[in-house]
Amino acid sequence: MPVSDLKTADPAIYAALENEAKRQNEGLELIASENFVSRPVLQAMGSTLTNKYAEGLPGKRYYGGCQFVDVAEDLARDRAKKLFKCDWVNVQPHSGASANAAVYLTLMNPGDSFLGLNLAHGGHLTHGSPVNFSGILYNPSYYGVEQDGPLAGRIDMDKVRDQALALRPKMISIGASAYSRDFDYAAFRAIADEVGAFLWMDMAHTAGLIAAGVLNDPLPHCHIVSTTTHKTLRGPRAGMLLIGKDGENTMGKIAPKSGRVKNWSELFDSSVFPGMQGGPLMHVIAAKAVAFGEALEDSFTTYSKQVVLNSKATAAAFVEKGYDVVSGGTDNHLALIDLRNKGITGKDAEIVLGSADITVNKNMVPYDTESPFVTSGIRIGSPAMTTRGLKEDDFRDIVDLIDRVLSDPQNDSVMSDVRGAIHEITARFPLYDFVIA
Ligand code: DSN
Repeated sequence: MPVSDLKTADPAIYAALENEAKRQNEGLELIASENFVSRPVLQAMGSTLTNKYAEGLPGKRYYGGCQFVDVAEDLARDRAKKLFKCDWVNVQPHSGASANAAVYLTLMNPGDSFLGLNLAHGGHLTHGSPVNFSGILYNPSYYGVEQDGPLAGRIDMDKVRDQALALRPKMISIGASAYSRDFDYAAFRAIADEVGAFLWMDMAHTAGLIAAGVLNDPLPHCHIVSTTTHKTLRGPRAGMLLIGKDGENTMGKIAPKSGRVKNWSELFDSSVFPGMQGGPLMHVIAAKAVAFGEALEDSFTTYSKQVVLNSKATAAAFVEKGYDVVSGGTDNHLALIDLRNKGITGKDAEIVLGSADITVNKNMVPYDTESPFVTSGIRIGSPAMTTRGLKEDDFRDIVDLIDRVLSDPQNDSVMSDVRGAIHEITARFPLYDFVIA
């Protein structure tokens, strides 16, 4: 066996891990799609389950020796079903993009048309971007958010209906990576039924808030729901597919594209494996089980409520300081700030805030005139710092600090003051006291 301790065996990698742990501990993490997992989740991910091949499903594998990884996958599935009050899940997708690919593989033929939220209005690459498989193999059209008027920054469902009636798509997708408002799933379902389309929700960003009952629940309305498990759900980096109670029967009204298996859940199972993936990552599936167990605790509901309170406080504080918050506020874990009235691009804001140890990402805003590499906005998320224990007042202080940097981006002494203030905040809310779990 090689040397058994990472620090000794591979000092270069250990140093990278040590530096990243320090960055996470000392900095302010405001990327809306990131979170901090618990030590038990990290321990499951760093376990010997990584060694095991387990193609197939629990009890029906293509390899021997799966009796213990079966326990982990059964626990992950049972806990996910309890958490999302549903009858079927597949916990094997390696990522949200893999889960989404399995949705397309199950429901669509190459060239079929579908309607999804425009990436430039907060959608996601896998919802039909021309540079992604979803836009290369299939035929997307996009709905967006309003530019002005009472629904500025929000989706106008009458327009979605008009587009769906004109297009008659095979599928309508919901879900976003930079949309701060909740979705009206019943209205989407009524449109999907009217045009005979499948309805798919990608709840990657909001899964934790949905599990906690803080946002509307897509499962009773959508034919299929996909998610990642590492954002508001606070699990390992991975994906999952879910069908709501009775969803199987509702889907039965539209014939599957292939008669190779009996029902919809089996079709989705076989799209994940062997359709999209080979062996599932059993160490990650064990970590999903741990995270879903944590999310079933009352403390996760308290956490999720606080995520939204913190996000609302952040958006309101930006508005108070004269920033243009897209749609005027937020219902969820993120706020999208349009910086055009502040004379700084998203790219420059990301860089200058990064120098003060505040991590955000540049983001397109609706009707942006800058390229995706520059952008006019930044996206601010509350999940990670809420995990550390920050409350509304702390987030208001953070907005003050962000404003100080963005108002005087060339001023090194402001930068250094703000960096010091950030380190004081993070020292008050300790995170990891280890490098390797
Ligand atoms: N890349 C993720 C995000 O930051 O929103 C979505 O997949």
